[in-house]
Amino acid sequence: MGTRTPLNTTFRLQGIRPSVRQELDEVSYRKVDVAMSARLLIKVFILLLCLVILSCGFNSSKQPKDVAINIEENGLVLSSADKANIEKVKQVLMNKLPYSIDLFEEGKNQNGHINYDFDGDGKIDLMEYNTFMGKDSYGYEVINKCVINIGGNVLEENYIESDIGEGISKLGLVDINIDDNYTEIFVTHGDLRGGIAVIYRFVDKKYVEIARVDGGILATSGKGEIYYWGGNLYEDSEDGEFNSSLVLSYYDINKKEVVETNQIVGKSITSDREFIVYKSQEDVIDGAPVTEEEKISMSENKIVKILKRNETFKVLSLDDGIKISTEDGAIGWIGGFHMVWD
Ligand SMILES: [Ca+2]
Ligand SMILES: [Ca+2]
Repeated sequence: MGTRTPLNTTFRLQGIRPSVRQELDEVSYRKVDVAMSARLLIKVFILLLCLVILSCGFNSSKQPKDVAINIEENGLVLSSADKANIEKVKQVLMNKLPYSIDLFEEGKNQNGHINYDFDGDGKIDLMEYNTFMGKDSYGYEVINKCVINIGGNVLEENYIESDIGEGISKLGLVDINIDDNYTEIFVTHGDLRGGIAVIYRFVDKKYVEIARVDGGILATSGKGEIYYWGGNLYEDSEDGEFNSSLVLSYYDINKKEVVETNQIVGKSITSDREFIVYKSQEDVIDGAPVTEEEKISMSENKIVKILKRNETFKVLSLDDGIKISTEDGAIGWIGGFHMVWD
């Protein structure tokens, strides 16, 4: 045993020397590899440490921000989404337009909330709402009840059926008078174009009905006038800008009645659409919806001219229909723009 080991050792050293060298080289390479891996590990560790420190930094800067957003107003904790929506509502109301929520969704009761200062006490209120489906008198499934709750004060609004169905269709906010601190709440019954809008003011924790207008709310003057669908020469889209120079009638909140105005008479108006100028007032097609092309084909020999988009015209009189003159001197009658029943 005593001699075997040195012999073997010699044999190995002499006979297999190159491969030992190779092994040794490989070992040293492995050592290098290990050293490189260790350095890499340290780098990764440092990187991770940096990330942890950075994320802690972000968290610590984010934490107070969230707390700041969730401030209590009127005992409410407002989320950042609630805060953003308050700003959105404010923007819409500042433009004298209604902020509205479409309530109808096939076979589905709705629930949600709107935060705003309804009673003008300077504190944000929470209005929760729930809708309930039911059948209208035609057997259609519609929203036939909307329940509103502001701080435990409940308003149950039942569907008022009119010519054009669709149940309760919208819930929203409108600022009728910018000089008071109230922001009114409205519920639209039926279609925007032919339904009824009921407007409430939240005063001393009670809902006071202040107006009921035929046709959905399009805009306000901010001074007590409510502009509604059907009260204008023709309507602009619900989302677009409202053109108060086309108003023929409005609801006056102070007089509590519809007021007709001839403010449009004598004004030069640039048309935003194409329409027919008829030879006589009796020829004007109104009533059930038809396209302008259909009207043209139905109005043979009754047309003075087709007024094109961006052409200007002047309203001469409202006494007997809407009598106008065009830039090229043609005189005739217009109307039937509401695509509904007037
Ligand atoms: Ca309030
Ligand atoms: Ca107001």
